Amino acid sequence: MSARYELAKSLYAELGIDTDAAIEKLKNIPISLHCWQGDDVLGFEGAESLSGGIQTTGNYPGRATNPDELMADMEMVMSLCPGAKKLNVHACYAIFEKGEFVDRDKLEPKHFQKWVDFAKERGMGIDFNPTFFAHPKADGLTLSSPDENIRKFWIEHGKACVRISEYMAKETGFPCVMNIWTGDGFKDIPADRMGPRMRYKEAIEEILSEPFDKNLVKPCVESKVFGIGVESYTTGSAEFTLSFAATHDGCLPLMDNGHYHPMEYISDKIPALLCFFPEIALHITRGVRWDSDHVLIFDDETKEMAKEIVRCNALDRVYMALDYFDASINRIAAWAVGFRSWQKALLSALCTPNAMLKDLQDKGAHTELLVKQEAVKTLPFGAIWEEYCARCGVKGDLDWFEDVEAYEKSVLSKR
Ligand code: RNT
Ligand code: ZN
Repeated sequence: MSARYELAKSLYAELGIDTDAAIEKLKNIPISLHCWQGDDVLGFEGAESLSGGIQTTGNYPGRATNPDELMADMEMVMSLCPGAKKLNVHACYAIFEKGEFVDRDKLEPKHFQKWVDFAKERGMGIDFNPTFFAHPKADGLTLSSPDENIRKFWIEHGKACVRISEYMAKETGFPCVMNIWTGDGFKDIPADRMGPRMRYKEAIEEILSEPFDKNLVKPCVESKVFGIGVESYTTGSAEFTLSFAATHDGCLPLMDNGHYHPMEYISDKIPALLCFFPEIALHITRGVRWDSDHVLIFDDETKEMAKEIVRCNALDRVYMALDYFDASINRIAAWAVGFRSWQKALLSALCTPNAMLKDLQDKGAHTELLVKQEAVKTLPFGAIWEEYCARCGVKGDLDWFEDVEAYEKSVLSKR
């Protein structure tokens, strides 16, 4: 233990915080690591561009182009990050035998066997996502399409994904969070807003009519306010998805903090939803001016979100997944900065004297609350964080980038 940690630990102890207990607690809380930061959300089907209103920008060399490369990159990222991990895989990352191909409505658990093996070898669970974009049948509307054949295709895809999710959960021993997000919507003012939403509602109901064990598969619905090319209307708006989850037993609401108006804060929405839902899910990202999916950093709102989860004693009620993609910088570093930032935010929340601050609020001591909240911000948190990294066997903030540089030289630059 460093002298720096010992000193910091005693300062926190004066405020009633046990930093060793915080470190031990955080070590075991899984955070879902999204496979799509490694290849700009392209997947393995040969897609050349994204669709659905989402976008990566940049062309940094070294993008993973096949399963072996992507898994090697994820392995590298995990070696740089403290804490427990879970994999987050999209259906467009199915792995076929040589010469084999099946369309998304026909996907089977065997097409994800390599991911399952990868997770099992490392004692991790997997979260899964049907992919309702970057496909010839995803031209505008998918599950909310007026074309019955299109809708049917995507419903079959969703059902296939329920079966795959259950297989992943059974194999790994961890529940699989299966998130339904579509980019369905309109660029310009629609003539019918309710029709697509009624079709979307029925389509999700059909998907979830596929039998599954609710302890193994945790279906979610993710909302969105707008996307590129769908500026005027999204079928899966916030009210739509939240109402859907609230009225369908076993379905969770998923909030992506990039999917709201810029002055809306997810940190305030987390405790609101926890009053009603036994479990909720998050996509954690950083929007710069729009849903830009910048790499997550240790900024105020990220800290505030983590604080709410901890203060609400909800670490076991919130499924936390990262969702950002930056193709303009080294992708391994991008991945690791985001993962480490969320770990940092959680550790910082666990080292916040929440009981003391709450007490001030309840006593109506608002002046002192403001004073103490400001004081807490400059406690020597860096020393606790560095100790946490050391105990997890990973390098500290100033040292890990050298490993990325070495990997870039020996692996990425050769692709
Ligand atoms: C898009 C949504 C969605 C995707 C992933 C790839 O705006 O956030 O969650 O980012 O499914
Ligand atoms: Zn998301």
